Amino acid sequence: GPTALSPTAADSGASASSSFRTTGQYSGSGAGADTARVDALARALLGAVHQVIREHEVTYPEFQAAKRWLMDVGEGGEWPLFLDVFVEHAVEEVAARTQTGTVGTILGPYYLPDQVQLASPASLPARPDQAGTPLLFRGRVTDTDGAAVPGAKLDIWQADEQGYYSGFAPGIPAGNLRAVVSADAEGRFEISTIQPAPYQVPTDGPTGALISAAGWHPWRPAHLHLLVSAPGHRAVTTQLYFAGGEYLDSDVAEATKPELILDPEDVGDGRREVTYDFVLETA
Ligand code: MBD
Ligand code: FE
Repeated sequence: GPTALSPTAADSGASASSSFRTTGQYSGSGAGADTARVDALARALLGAVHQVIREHEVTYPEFQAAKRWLMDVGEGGEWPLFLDVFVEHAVEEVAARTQTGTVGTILGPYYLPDQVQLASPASLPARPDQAGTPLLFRGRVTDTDGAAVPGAKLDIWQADEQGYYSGFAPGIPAGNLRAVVSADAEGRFEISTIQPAPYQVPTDGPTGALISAAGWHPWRPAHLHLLVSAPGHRAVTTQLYFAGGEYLDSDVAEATKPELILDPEDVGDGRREVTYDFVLETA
């Protein structure tokens, strides 16, 4: 069976499916689309599929293989994983057209709400024997005029030093490397954590099967996830990456942006420190 060293698709991709149903990203009321919008989007999407079939002269065996694969993604609970890896970046790109402040990127499938609330300076919950390079991450949350934002919170989640997320990979304590950190009255925060490892899409499920059948690689560069919010301001969903890290230029999820790359400084004892400031626009 699965071990902490080899989370399976069923353990992580499929857990993302049950998480999505229960954690409020989907309200159940739909997007409020009217008939004309549904008609336009469904027609365009199906038209794009038909166009691919004509242009590439898709055969019956290929059509039936695609049908089988789509069934496997659903039955394996991997739609949230697949869609967040391969589609979410385009949705985020459209949303970003009307946003100012700190640049956002995709949420991904591994957010969990209601994590432990800590006041800055804070240490993310970690195992007593937590491995990994210690990282001190600090900065300030301001508005677009540079004024401190009172009541700022940083909801932070990340993979561990092996690239696995608590709540999705087996053998990791609940809430590990996840917290909601309150900034101080000047919007300053200081968070002690570890450097995450790159993330690998599970290779044993249908998403991994497509990646390997197409000869792609299944990796995301190492990253910290953040959801930075404050009363009266638009919350920013983003990720921070690491200069010089593997896969920075070939993220399978196409979610890196140059504004989001940290370059931590070595401060001795194998510890690293970095500063990153967030800017929130008025809601
Ligand atoms: C991740 O950790 C992630 O951040 C995204 C976007 C998709 C899959 C796994
Ligand atoms: Fe991630």
